[in-house]
Amino acid sequence: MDTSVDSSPIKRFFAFWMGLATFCAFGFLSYCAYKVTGGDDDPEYEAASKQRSQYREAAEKAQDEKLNAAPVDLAAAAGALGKQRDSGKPAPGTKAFEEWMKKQAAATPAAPPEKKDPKEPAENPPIKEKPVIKVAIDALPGGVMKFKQAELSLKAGSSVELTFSNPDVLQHNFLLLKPGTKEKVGALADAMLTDPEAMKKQYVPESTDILAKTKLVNPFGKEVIKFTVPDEPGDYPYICTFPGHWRLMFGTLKVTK
Ligand SMILES: [Cu+2]
Repeated sequence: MDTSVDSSPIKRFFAFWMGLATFCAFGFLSYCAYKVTGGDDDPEYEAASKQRSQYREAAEKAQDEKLNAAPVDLAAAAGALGKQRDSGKPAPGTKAFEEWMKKQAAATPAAPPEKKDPKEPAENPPIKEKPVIKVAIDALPGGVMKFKQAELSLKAGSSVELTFSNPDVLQHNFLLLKPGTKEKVGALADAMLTDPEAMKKQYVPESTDILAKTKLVNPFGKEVIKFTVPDEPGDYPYICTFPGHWRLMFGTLKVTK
């Protein structure tokens, strides 16, 4: 787009003065109109303003006098309201209302005493359950065939929820045994190498020495088992019975009184 202005200096000079002359002409015309019509020079204005003030003051005074002359009879007003709405509730601010409030307060039954424990209603106390102790046993990763926890300590007879986690690349299980039976059960586990049903049996040998067990847990899997800790204090071995593992993968549960 061509933005250059092609005009002579005389033309621009002429245009400037024409503009200025138009501006002044409008101003002069406005001034003339103002003078001819008389503008806002109203000689009556002050008088009219004073009159308006007087009217207002008189009205205010009359209103005050009317209010002061007849103080509101609250009881009568309440009676009138009662007739209209018949709510039976006296108007606030009256003596009747205060009495009514007192009556209401007396009639409201006291809040029932809070129960000490909403879980234990006094009528039928539940059988006291032993708290379940949560225990974690982990296999160590990296194919080292070891339990992370080489020793555990639990109170005799306690209820246990044991989570066996296997972050290893090998399969493992967890078997809790009777004291002094680690070698015996370990030998049975090794013998399962020739058992065609071993996989089906989760590599858990048949033995009365096994107190608690998990299935064979796959890599990155876990299993939760529940059992009760024996009543007899002592050292209870736990092993993994995947053939060969138990020689390294074992620990001791110390059952305390
Ligand atoms: Cu194992």
